[in-house]
Amino acid sequence: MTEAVRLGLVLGDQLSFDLASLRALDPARDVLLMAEVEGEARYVPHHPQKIVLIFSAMRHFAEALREQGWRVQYVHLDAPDNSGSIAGELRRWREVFGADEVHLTECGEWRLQQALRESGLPLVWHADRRFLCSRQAFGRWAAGQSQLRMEHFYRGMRKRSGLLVEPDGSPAGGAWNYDSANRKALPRGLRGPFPAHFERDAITQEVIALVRERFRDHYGSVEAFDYPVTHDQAQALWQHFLDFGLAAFGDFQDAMAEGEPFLFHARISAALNIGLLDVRQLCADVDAAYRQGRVPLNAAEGFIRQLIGWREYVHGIYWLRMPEYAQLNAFGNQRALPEFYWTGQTGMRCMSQVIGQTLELGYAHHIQRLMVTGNFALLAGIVPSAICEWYLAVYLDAFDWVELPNTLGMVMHADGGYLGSKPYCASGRYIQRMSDHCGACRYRVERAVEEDACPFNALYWHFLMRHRQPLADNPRLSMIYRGLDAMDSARRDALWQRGESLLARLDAGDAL
Ligand code: FAD
Ligand code: DLZ
Ligand code: SF4
Repeated sequence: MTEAVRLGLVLGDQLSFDLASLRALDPARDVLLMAEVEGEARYVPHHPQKIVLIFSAMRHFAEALREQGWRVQYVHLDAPDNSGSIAGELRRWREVFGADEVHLTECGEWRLQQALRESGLPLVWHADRRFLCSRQAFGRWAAGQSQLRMEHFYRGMRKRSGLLVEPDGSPAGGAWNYDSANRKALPRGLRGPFPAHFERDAITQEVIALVRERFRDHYGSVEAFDYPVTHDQAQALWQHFLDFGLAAFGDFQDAMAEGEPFLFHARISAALNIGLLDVRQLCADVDAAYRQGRVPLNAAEGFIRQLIGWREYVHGIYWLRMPEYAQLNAFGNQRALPEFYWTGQTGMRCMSQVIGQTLELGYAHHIQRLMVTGNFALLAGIVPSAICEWYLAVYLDAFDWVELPNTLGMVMHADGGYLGSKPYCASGRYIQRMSDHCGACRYRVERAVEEDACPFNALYWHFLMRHRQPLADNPRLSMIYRGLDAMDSARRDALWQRGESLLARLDAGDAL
């Protein structure tokens, strides 16, 4: 007697050949389902390039699976009976094939995982092995900590993985973290390497036409789409970074410059998050590049810290704390997201640069997200869910598991310090030190209270005064509060008034 067919689901961010659910199934017996659905394309107004990336990469992956002998049922967005949801497509195709089991790998987002759990389908779940630290292992680590800190987690990950660790168990170079050697501003005249470029084949062109037609209402342009959509292209992007970016990544990790969207960053997050790259291989390559003397330690350690430190840490926190984590709002923020986040039209040069680049490319590097758009949202007291939705929509690499802890926790401190020990609040001086934006700005960064003063300055002090409790009790902010208390009271009042006036202008829809 032949065994009943089983249906395997492959989601748009699960494009890995060694996905756990694929391993559990049999190409000779089972069918894989991949579906482009409105529900996933519209649950936030995704950047059109993000939809192009996912659909094109899905179509390429389906072809590659077929070449490996799999039977793939691929549902196009405009297929006549497309139900518009993943659960709906699973129901439909389970019936068509008479499948008695539906196999799938843990979803990246709580939202979808929950919807599928509630679908009534006969689901067989498989753990997502694409992370070094599983959801369960993170839970066990967290249970043994009085307070979660990335640095402790990261050291454990270094020891367990052996990355940049000497045979005697000590860290390469003698220290676990070279963060302080990652903060140089870009010297005048130095530019990032020429970015890797990817030709659009017929599949990508067809998807671009579809997205142009169907997602006109989403913010962001589709024109500049230039991302890897296959494993080979993703590998080429990675090799390009190893050859031309990594050596300087350490020094200029925090730098920003006009007309330099990528600098020495890898641009791999989107490919990695959808399964076109494997984190273990990336880390092994960086470790080897350091040991072979091709890149300095501050570059190799800085890069590996992002991958096995921050990336795995935020993934663990997300699955430990969802769904209630998404509701947190420790400062009680109530301000709506200013419209200029969707258009880039503001007089603040740093903001218009980062938002403009984001709308054009669906990309901004970490410091742009943290210290420009994120910092402004923190200082202005934007409702966390509104700024989280923005980050989830506009970046090609954005999925809730990684976006939410970064935005709600790291940027907005809305979890009260669960993820990070202090808010990354900063005045315009920080942006001036790390970029060349201020020279071209209508505002004067050295001023704080005048009409033409940089808005970040007064908003920074207003934020600290507004949230004196609980922030003044934070030892990492005590020096700043001492500075505030030592200030002339007329100056403090003027900063408060200027902050009030800027916030009132934002509330009135002024784009500053
Ligand atoms: P590089 O600077 O070259 O870094 C290498 C890799 O390290 C990245 O590709 C990424 O996989 C990993 N990494 C670095 N920092 C982080 C971090 N804080 N959390 C997780 N992984 C990290 N990253 C996403 O992948 N998706 C998101 O939705 C996302 N949202 C963010 C929102 C905010 C508010 C902030 C401050 C950061 C966010 N990040 C997010 C982290 C980081 O900004 C991006 O991973 C990075 O900019 C991607 O560009 P890159 O590949 O050139 O990274
Ligand atoms: C992001 C995305 C988009 C835009 N479209 C689809 C889709 O049509 N089909 C699909 O399987 N996945 C898509 N994705 C990725 C999913 O949103 C992602 O798998 C979940 O958010 C993770 O839980
Ligand atoms: Fe940004 Fe202020 Fe500098 Fe203008 S002056 S670019 S607003 S930090």
